[in-house]
Amino acid sequence: MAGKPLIDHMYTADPSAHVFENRIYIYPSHDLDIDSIDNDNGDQYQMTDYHVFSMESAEGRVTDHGEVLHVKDVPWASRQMWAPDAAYKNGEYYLYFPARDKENNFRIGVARSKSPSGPFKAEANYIKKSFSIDPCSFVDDDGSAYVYFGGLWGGQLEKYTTGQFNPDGKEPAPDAPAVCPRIARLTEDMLEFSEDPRKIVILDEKGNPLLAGDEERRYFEGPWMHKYKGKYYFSYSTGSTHFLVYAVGDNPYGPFTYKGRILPPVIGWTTHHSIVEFKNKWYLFYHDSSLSGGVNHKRCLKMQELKYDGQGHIIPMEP
Ligand code: FUB
Repeated sequence: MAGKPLIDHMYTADPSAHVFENRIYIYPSHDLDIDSIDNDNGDQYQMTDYHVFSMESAEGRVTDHGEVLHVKDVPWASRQMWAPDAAYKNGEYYLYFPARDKENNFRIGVARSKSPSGPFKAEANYIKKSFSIDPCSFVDDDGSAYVYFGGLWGGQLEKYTTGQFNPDGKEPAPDAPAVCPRIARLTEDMLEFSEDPRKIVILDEKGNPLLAGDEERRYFEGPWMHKYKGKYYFSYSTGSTHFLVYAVGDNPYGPFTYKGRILPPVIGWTTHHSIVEFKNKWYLFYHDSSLSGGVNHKRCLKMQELKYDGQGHIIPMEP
């Protein structure tokens, strides 16, 4: 499995993997096979729909469940259906996804299904007070559910440092604290935030917030949350330096203390992942651009086993 694209009949990226009904379900972005010029605003990522995939075993065949949601069926969205995630609660499945609204700002929407393989029906409006990209939904053992989100540059996160949208918002100076990803607890029905989004602070080994200039460790995009032996592992992409890294905390809100790297840069600019336990083994799902020979917006999914050492550190991996 390691090294081979999981799916090669279409381009896919940003895999969010979960175990539902005894199978691994993967909720990725669907990269379009189009020509496009790269820029830092991410205009090359013009995705319009989502497919869901599943696997009965970690080495098994990948089933494509087909298109489960299209931007034309999302009343509030205009374009760019980026990295989604899914959650299960109260007998229903929820797909959380970012897209640009009619004013061209990224928002996060939710769509529902009775089945993990969809199709999903979108709510009429985006989640109130949502902004930016890359939702990661997390349902804790006590049933409380959260969405982590945020991404710099094309994802607009640095434009919300004051809490309001500022079209001229920039990343802070290198010696100032880095831009924080956000978390919001979800309402019992999973359809809205039950609180204003809160900032997530990532600390260095001395207990100081990571600085904006610390590009090899500071948050950029692609958050993921998993729990291992009672600790909360918040992992993410460092974007401009292309690492997958993680930080550990004692509760879903953090703060989280930076611990180390999971994966070095892959082929292609972006790196985005998820981590899931299946049949007593842990797996890293990620993407690279190998299937297209390195085209940034034509990516493919990969997976490989992830291991911890005796202290709970993730053992760094090679793609
Ligand atoms: O797929 C579009 C964007 O690229 C995602 O939202 C980011 O995480 C990056 O993978």
